[in-house]
Amino acid sequence: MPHIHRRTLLATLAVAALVPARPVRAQTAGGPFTLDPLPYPVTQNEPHIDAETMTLHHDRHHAAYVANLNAAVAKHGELAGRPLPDLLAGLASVPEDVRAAVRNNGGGHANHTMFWQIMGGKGGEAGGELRAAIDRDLGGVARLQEDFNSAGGRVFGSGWVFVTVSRDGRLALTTRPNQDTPLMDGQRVLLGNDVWEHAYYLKYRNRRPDYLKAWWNVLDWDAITQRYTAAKAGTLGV
Ligand code: MN3
Repeated sequence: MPHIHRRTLLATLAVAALVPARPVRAQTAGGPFTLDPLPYPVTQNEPHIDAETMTLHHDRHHAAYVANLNAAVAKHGELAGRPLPDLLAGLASVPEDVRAAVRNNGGGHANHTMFWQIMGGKGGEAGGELRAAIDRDLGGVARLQEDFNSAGGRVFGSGWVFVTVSRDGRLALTTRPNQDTPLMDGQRVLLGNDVWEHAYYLKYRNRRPDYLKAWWNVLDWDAITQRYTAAKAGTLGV
């Protein structure tokens, strides 16, 4: 085999190794918290979110939050049995020596679990009751996208943009720094976008506004509608 062909083959194998065809369960150093596999192939959100970013983001970044959260709660047995929303809403009662670790890594686990769930779709718009709520509370889908993207652009450094949902189905736009989440204020999240550089830098480099705009193309509005229904039923977790 000519040298150049072998190099090409090796490069292809290297990419294949980095981007598995099927989701993998990453190492998260035992329980009680676990990293679910992605609910779709890592290529699902191409071309808007590239497979390499999906792989690194899920298998490395999210896995690290889960492993670090497990390490933090392992120091205090009473924390291990608490559901993640309760843990995040009650940070003041978490022992001080692990409070920052639970905040950062528990927030990271909750945020990313939501994030994978609401993507993998083909964009478009919500229908029915959720569409009516978007019209009523957020000025319609076009206005929501404009305001959401502007808010995401204004997050200084790393953070998230969210739409929260109340028990009576009211929606609101908000942002949080780092891995903070509205769950820490006892609220529930309908959807959210990750504006940490690790979410977009490989493909979009420093162009966060382009990433924010493209992200709407991969939303799964069926999954988001299920979250809306669950929120109103009081059964929505992270
Ligand atoms: Mn992230």
